[in-house]
Amino acid sequence: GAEAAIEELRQRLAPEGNVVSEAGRRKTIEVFGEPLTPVEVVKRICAEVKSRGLDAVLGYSAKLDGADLTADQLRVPAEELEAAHAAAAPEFLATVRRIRENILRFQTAILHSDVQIATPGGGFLRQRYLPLERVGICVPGGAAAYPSTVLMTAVPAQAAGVKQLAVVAPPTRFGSYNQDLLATCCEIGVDEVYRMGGAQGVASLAYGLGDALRKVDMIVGPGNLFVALAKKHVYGEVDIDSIAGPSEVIVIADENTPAEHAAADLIAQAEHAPGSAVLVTWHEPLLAEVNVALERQLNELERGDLARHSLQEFGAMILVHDRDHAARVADTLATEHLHIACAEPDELLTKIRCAGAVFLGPHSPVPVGDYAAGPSHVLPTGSTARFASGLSSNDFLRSNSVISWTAEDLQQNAEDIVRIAEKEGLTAHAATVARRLS
Ligand code: HSO
Ligand code: ZN
Repeated sequence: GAEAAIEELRQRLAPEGNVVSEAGRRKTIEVFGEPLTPVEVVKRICAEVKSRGLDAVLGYSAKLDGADLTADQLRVPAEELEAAHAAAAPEFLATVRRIRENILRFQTAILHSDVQIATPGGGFLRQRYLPLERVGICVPGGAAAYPSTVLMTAVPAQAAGVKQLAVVAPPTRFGSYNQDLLATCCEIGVDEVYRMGGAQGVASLAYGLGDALRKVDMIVGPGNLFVALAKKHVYGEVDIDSIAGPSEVIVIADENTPAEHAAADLIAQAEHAPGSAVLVTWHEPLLAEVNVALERQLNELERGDLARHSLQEFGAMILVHDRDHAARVADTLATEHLHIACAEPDELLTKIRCAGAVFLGPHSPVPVGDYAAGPSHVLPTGSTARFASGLSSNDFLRSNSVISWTAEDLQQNAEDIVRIAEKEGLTAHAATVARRLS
C-alpha cells in the first residue's frame, strides 16, 4: 500500500512537461501542420537550424514566439545592456553584487585543484583541471523573469575560469527584453545576450550561426520541455548540464516546526506553477495545523490561486511512522529540494542520500538557496537526484591526466606492460616499451 502510493506520487512529481514523464513525451502538437511529438518537433527545429542557420532561427522566433526580428536584432546591443544597467535601481545592483560574491566564494572554494602523486621510480602522475572556453546559458522567459538564473549559472562558470559566456533568452518581456535580466548580465560582465528561446536557441548555441554566433562547448540552464529535449538532442555535439523539469520540494517537519512556516514553504514551492510540494511528518497533529495555515495564507497571497492549483495537482502530505521512515520516503522521491525543517536536522540528514540540494533547520528555507546562499539553484528534478547532481563550478572544468615516468619507473613496470600487450595481441605496443629497456 504505502510503497505503491509513494510510487504513484513519484510519477505525479514528474508531471506533463517534464522529459522524464511518459505523458509529456507522448502528447502531440501541431506546429508543422501535422501532429508530432515534442521529440519530433525538436529534431526538426535542430536540423533546420543546423542547415539553414540564422534564417531558420528568425523564422521560429516569428512562428513560435511571435517576435519579428531582423538578423541584426538577434544579439542585444552593448548600448542596450548598458542602458538597462544605468537605469537599474542602485539597490538592485548592490543586491546582484552581494549575491554574486556569495556564489563566487562558495563556487571557488569547491573547485577541484590539480592533484599530483609521485611514482616509486621518481616520476609523477598528475590530474590537471582546465576551464571550458565557451559556455551557453539558457535563461527561461515564459511565466516570469529570472535574473537569479543568470547568477546561478554564469557565476559558477566564472568561478571555474570560463571566459566566454553567451546567454540566450526568449524574445519576450520576461526574457531578453526584461530590463532586470539585462542589467544583471551587464553587472556581472556577460556581454553576449541573444534574443532566442526554445529549441532554436539551444540549437544555435550547439551548432553556431556563422558570424552571428560562435558555437559553444557546453549548454547549461533550465527551460521548458522544448529546451530540455533540445539539450538532450545536441548532447555529444556539446556537453550539457542535467535535464531540468518542474521544481519540487519535500519538507520534513516535526513537533518543533511551526505550521505557519511549513505552509509558507509549501506555497513558496507551489507558486512556481507547476511546482510540487510534499510535506512529510511523523507528528500527526501537524497535518491539520498546516492545512489551516495553507488555507489562510493562500487567500492572502498574490499568487495564491496559482499555488493552490499546483498544490492540488502536485502536492501531498505524508504521515510517516518515524524518522527512518521519513528518510526512506525522501530517498525514494529523490526531489530537487529537501528541507529538513526539524529542530535537530543533522542526524536525519545522515540517513538520506538522494536530493538535489538539502536545506537544514528553521533558518534555511528554499528561497535562501534559490537566491542568495552560494550553491547553484540549477538542480536535478524528477527523481534524477538518484544519479545527477546540481550545477557547480566543477561542471565547467575538464581534466587531463598527465603521465611522466622516469627510466626507472619504466624499467620496473616493463614486464607487466609487455605481458598484457602480448595477451591483447598488440605486439607493437610491447615492442616500443621493450626497445627502451637497458
Ligand atoms: N526554485 C527554482 C529556482 C528559482 N526560484 C528561481 C526562484 N527563482 C529551481 O531551483
Ligand atoms: Zn524557487
